[in-house]
Amino acid sequence: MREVHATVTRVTSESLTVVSCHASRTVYLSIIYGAGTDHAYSSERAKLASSCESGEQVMRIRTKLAVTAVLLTAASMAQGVSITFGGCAAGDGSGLTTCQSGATVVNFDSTSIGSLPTGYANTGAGGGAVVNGSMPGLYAAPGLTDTTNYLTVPAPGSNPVGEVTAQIGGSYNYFGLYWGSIDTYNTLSFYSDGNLVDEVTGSDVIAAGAAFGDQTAAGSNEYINFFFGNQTFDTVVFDSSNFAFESDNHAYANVPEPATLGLLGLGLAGLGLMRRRKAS
Ligand SMILES: [Ca+2]
Ligand SMILES: [Ca+2]
Repeated sequence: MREVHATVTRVTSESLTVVSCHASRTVYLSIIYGAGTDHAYSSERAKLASSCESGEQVMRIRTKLAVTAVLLTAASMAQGVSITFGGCAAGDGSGLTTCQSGATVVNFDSTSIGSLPTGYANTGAGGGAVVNGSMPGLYAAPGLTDTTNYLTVPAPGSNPVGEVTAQIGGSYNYFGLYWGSIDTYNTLSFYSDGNLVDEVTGSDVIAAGAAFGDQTAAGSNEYINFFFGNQTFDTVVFDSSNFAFESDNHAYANVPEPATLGLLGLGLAGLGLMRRRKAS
């Protein structure tokens, strides 16, 4: 049986989405640039996965404009965050955790219910809290299958707006989390020395391929990886303007750029080559 991996990388600052997958030694790449409906992203992802399975060679560029836009954004991409989906099975009953070896993982399991772990603080309105299980209308365990403690923002029984700030010490270029029932109104912000590095909303993640707000669908309860390349952050802020932003197995690390970024570079090099040939 052929092994197929599909990855969606989104460079948020320029709305560039790269859908890629590889089967055996063949790499498939599809680039979507600019505004796209959730349906467009998911249908592109599905088409690519099916192409991988059938062994068809794929290099799709959505529009002519996309080629120019991709070339123009090549320089700024190094500064953007790239988002990939996928984690590794956690052995503790939580579900998914990071695949990055050597990462510092905060699993909330030794934190008392209603409290926050070391390095995490309530910084706005209803704050947040470590919980276990589910409470209708307030919080739902990621995938409804995470049996361990996890973080929810806002804290139950409080103002339905909350914020938690995490500073676990050190600077990192990778963050991962098992994000449960991803909602459009959840926001992750990354800071370095008090300056905003990047902000990613639930809408961004949904646009990059996740499903919306479902408490059990795999597509809506995913391990999500944020890669910042040469940029680092020292603070992560979790905001939610309603119930709730649930997450577990926060992972912090310094890692090399993921393979998908190298793949993106290859695609860009290919486009540049095509362009030069046409011009000559
Ligand atoms: Ca946990
Ligand atoms: Ca949620």
